[in-house]
Amino acid sequence: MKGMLAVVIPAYNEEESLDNLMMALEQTREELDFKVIFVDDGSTDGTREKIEGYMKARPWIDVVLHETNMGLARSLKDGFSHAAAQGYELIGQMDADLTHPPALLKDMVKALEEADAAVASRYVAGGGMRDVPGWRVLLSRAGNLGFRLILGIRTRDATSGYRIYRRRVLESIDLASDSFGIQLEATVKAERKGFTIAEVPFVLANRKAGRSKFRLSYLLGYVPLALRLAVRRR
Ligand SMILES: Nc1nc2c(ncn2[C@@H]2O[C@H](COP(=O)(O)OP(=O)(O)OP(=O)(O)O)[C@@H](O)[C@H]2O)c(=O)[nH]1
Ligand SMILES: [Mg+2]
Repeated sequence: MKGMLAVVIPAYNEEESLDNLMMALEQTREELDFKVIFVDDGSTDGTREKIEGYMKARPWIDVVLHETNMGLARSLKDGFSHAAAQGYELIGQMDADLTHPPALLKDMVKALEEADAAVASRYVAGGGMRDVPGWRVLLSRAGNLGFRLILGIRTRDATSGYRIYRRRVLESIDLASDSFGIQLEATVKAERKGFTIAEVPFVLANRKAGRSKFRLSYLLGYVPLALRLAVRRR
């Protein structure tokens, strides 16, 4: 699988997490070859400078720069297009706050031997959450259960932001979301096209550095999205 995987890492004001993330990425790269495509989304801290510094000695790092903040969904889509244009067969995404352990990429790539996408999942045996505030655990659990029932999907962790797709999956689904709902939208659309999604157990830890970009108001965006997807289910 050498040279096939590119991982998109959206980063908005994540300077405090990046050094530790780089160490973890380098450690995993000793066993698995992959490219990293950061998307610096108009960060106002030192994120961009840090990434440009890492790139000097590391040809396996690339960056897509947004002059202003365009949001998570747009950043992911731009990162995916960048990876696809470079011919990567496996295109992944990982958060920049080191809540998604890079070592798990090895298990996810393995799972792709028999699936079209691999999702790091909190809701299969061996998965879970550690130190995550109770209200977020509850919202995530309830949301995922509800989406599964209403939308008729099999994937138990449809909102996980740590995943890898075969390129053809991304090329055959159109993503309209402009916020965190993009994970759910991609999951539902991929399943409806008949693609198989493997879930790899994963324990999500709370972020240790930097500030959360998650806003309660983002949850409102899930309502019209779930309704649109539910109507199209028929
Ligand atoms: N490019 C880009 N990335 C973003 C934006 N908002 C969030 N992100 C990134 O998306 C990832 C997820 O954001 P987080 O703030 O960690 O959201 P979360 O994981 O739901 O919540 P916490 O981990 O508790 O903060 C991180 O890597 C962020 O840097 C954005 O507007 N643009
Ligand atoms: Mg996070």
